[in-house]
Amino acid sequence: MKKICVLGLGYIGLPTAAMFAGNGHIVAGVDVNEDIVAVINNGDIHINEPNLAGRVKEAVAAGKLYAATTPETADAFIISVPTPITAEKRADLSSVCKAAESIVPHLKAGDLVILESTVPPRTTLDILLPILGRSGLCIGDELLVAYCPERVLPGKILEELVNNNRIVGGVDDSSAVAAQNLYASFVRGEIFLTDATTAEMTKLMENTYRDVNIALANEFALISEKAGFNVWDAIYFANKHPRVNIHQPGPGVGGHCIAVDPWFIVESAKGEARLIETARKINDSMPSHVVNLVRQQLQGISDPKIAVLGLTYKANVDDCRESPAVEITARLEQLGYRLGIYDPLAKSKKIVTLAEALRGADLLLLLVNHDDFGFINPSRVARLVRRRSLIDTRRVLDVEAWQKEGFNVTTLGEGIRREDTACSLRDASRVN
Ligand code: SAJ
Repeated sequence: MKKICVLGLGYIGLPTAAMFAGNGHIVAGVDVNEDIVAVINNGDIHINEPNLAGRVKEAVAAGKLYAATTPETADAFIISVPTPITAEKRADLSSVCKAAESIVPHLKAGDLVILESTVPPRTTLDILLPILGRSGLCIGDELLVAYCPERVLPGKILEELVNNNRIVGGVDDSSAVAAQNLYASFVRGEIFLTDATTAEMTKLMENTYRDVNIALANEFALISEKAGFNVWDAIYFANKHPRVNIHQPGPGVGGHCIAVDPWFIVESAKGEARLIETARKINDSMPSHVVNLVRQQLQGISDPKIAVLGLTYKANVDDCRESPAVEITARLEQLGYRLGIYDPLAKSKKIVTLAEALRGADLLLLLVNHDDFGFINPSRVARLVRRRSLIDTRRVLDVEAWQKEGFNVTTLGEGIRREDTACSLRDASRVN
């Protein structure tokens, strides 16, 4: 059993703390936010993540997990604080530095310090080590240090914490092995060992791969609207190739990871990271494209109202941080459109009920592919709206069912209108 101090009790730190506390360790969770500390000490949680509430409640009740605003002596320290991006598209490492500085007075020989926050390459060596060195301990001999990125998907965090493979980058071999042994308390995936800078880049490359792939899908979507084909069907068929896996287009890339991390590579190698920077710009341009689609649809209509379906950054989560839907709705409001925003999960003062959002609307704009939206009944919607017009940016709605109720349906990236084709490509694929 070890005493572990987890710094930063957010989407990654809190689940990580709960996992260690549930697997034989005592965990002191640290957060600068007093409200969060109070909530956790009460056995509650401040974020929404499946199965997390029960685990935190149990660990706090068993005395295995408690929270405080300042760190204390421990055998291992895990830093999982946010690393947002500045206006100049550079990593803001101030929280990492503050967290590292706060543990220096508590470090003793034999301790292990792990950085989990996503950071530009060389942060562990060039920024973390000099701060930890102020403890007077000899790095490697007396103080073990590793970089171990989190790789879990919001919405599946607890499951992925256990089952995903992990990459541990030690500043030397003994640091890597010590971190591996610690994570082995609950990780069932493989734990791979490497150096700290390679581990930092591995994390950034994973999210950059996804961002570039989504940018490719978005570029195909923009091309489809000019060239006259259906991008969703084309991607579906292309992915039938054994070595192709094109991601899905959409109204933009949100969240605080995929839309941010590629910039950390650009910052480190501006001249070389050309594809990565272009992909970021393509994905960042998608909200404007959606706004233009809306403007085209509403031309000539007086005082139009838009019923917006979905505000979160992606499907089936409640998180609105860096959400393209938030950006799109803000821009539509600036343009003077009246909005009724409905989201079954998001917690925002802007959200109204589905009926309120729909009543008198001239256009339905679907921005998030929440499972719940598949259950919306087109005939009930038809009775509430003023005009039967719909833009689906995620291709989740059953177009035929909506068309049957008289809706004019536009799908992002559908350069070919369904009613123009004798049978859709999807139907053709079923026949084959
Ligand atoms: N999106 C698309 N098309 C797609 C897939 C996603 O437009 O085909 C959009 C989503 O709607 C969303 C954004 O991309 O707006 C990001 O969503 P996501 O599900 O791709 O990623 P995150 O940010 O929720 O989590 C990612 C994950 N990284 C990878 O899958 C490589 C997760 O494993 C990481 O741990 C997490 O970033 C992180 O914390 O870095």
